[in-house]
Formats: sequence, C-alpha cells, structure tokens
Amino acid sequence: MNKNPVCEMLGIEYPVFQGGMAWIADAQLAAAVSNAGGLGLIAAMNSNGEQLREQIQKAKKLTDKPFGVNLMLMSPFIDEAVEVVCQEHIKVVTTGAGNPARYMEKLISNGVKVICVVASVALAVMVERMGACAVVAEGCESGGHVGETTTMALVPQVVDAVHIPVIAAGGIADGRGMAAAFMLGAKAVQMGTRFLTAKECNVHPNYKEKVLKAKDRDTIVTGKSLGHPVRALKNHMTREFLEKENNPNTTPDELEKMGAGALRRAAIDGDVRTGSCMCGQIAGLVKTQDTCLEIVTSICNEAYELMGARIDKAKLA
Ligand code: TUI
Repeated sequence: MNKNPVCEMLGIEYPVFQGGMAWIADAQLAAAVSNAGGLGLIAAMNSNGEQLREQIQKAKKLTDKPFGVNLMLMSPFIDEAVEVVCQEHIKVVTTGAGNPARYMEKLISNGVKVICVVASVALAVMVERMGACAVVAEGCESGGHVGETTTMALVPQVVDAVHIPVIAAGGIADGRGMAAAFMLGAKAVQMGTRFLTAKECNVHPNYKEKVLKAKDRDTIVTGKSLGHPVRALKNHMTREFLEKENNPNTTPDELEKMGAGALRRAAIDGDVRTGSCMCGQIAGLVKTQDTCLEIVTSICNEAYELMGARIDKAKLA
C-alpha cells in the first residue's frame, strides 16, 4: 500500500496537523501532538523572536519528532519570527492570514518546508508557484481569522487547481470529518477546535469550558468591515463588537482597539465575557477532554474504518 504523501514528506505517522492557534499553541501542545504522531505547531503570533526561540527550544526537549511553527503574517513580530525559524532549523512552517510572498524565498533557501494556509483557489495557485510544498485549504467553519468559502466547497476546488498535497481545515473534529475531507481529495487534516480542549492544551480552563458547552450555532463572525473577519464564540465581546461595527459612527480605529488584546484576555486571563474565544463551528461536537494521543489515534482509526481501509497507521494514500 502507498504511504500518505504528507506523512512521507514530513516524517510523521498520522496525517493530522494541529492548528497554530495564537496565544494557545505553545511548546507543550505542539510537542504532545507531535509525540502522538501528528504535526504539532507552535504559534509564533504572540511572541517576539526571543520568546519564540524559547518555545522552540522547549519543544525540542519535549519531543524528538518533527514539529513546526505557524507564522501569522499579520503579526508585528513576523520578520523576527522568520529569522528565528531559520536559525533554529525548523523543518516546516505553516503561514496564515495573508500572502506569504515576502518570506518564501528566505524560508525555502534555509531548508524550511513552507505550507501555506489559504482560503481561496487563487492564493493556493500562487503559493504553489512560489514553492509551497503543500497548502492547507481552510474553510470558513474555522475559528479565528476566516475566509468566505466553506470547507466542502473550497477543498475540492483547491485540489483540482494545484499539484501539491492539500490539507483540509475547518469544521473537522472527528473521524467522520476526516474521512469526508479525504473524499474531497485532501491528504491530511488540520484541527484547531478539537485540540482546544486537549489535556495538554494550556488555554485557560474557562475557555475550555465554554468550548465544551458550545452548541452548533454558538459562534459568530465579527470584523468583516475591517478586512479580517474572525470567528469566535458568541459572548458580551462579540455582541458589543457587532453593535459598534453596525453603527456608521464607529471608526475602524475604535473597532481595532476593541479587538486588540481580546484573544489574550480570554485564552490567558480566562475572561470569556469581554475576551475573544476564537473557536470553530464544530465546537458543538467537542464534548470531552482527551489527550492528544487519544485525539489523533481515535480520529485516524475512525476515519480509516469509515473509508474501508485496514486500520493500519498512516497507510492511506
Ligand atoms: O490565520 C488563521 N487564523 C487565525 S490568525 C488569528 S490571530 C488574529 N487575531 C485578531 C485578528 C485577526 C487575526 C486567529 N486566527 N488562519 C489561516 C487563514 N488564512 N485563514 C484564512 C486565511 C487567509 C485569508 C486571506 C489567507 C490568505 C488570505 O489572502 C490574503 C491575500 O492577500 O490574498
């Protein structure tokens, strides 16, 4: 049987990526996912160069398996982060929330594999030309910064448009979602929301509780008028933000100020009333707190069983 191309390329056992969740995806979570056989990712978003280096060195102590760094292209520290990734010989990065053109050459010439998160066919085609070795096609069911197209519609269109492997993200939290993604032509999946409640995830317990209690219609998108729409669990913060956003007297500056620091407030301080609890639409399916090993293996086993494959680790082409 053929090996999975994403697993082959990255030297991982299972075709499961953990989303690079800002303020949440730290060395502990990334190492736990990598130790489980998936691809763990440290979010560079909230760290300056030295803080990112610290997290990378911590992860190196916690795992000898491959792990990566997620580069959030809107981060104020993006240049420092790219520098540190190269210096620390990180094998793979994912990029998100923008066009990675400025950083592709440097990363690739330093031996870093670049996997770009895209929300459109156009950007997928562009990053393939720039040397991306795969793309994550992220549908708008995802938490955090989102595009406009659903996973169901986006994934097969990206699959048809590029020659590199496609990883599906957005709305996937169990084996059924993973199997569906493979049917659409994806070769791997990325999950954020499912890992939010993982035992090894250091997000504040109040945030975890809110995810565990969430139902299907409990998320909403704010910030469309600012050009960076964000999906989060409905709360005081999203209600106030939308009220302001719908008021023609509100300036974009006022809105930006409201958004700044909101994710940190929820994820670190546990203020799930005035903070932003970024979370995907699939939260209603996430009812348990499991280890990353339980999450990765159960999802793959369920998917492989549904697809009629032998339950044999990562042997799915
Ligand atoms: O990046 C994400 N998800 C994120 S980043 C984030 S931090 C943040 N905090 C406050 C406000 C905004 C962000 C929270 N969640 N996912 C990857 C992703 N990338 N989803 C969608 C995109 C995307 C969208 C448009 C990528 C490229 C793009 O095109 C830009 C262009 O120039 O074509």
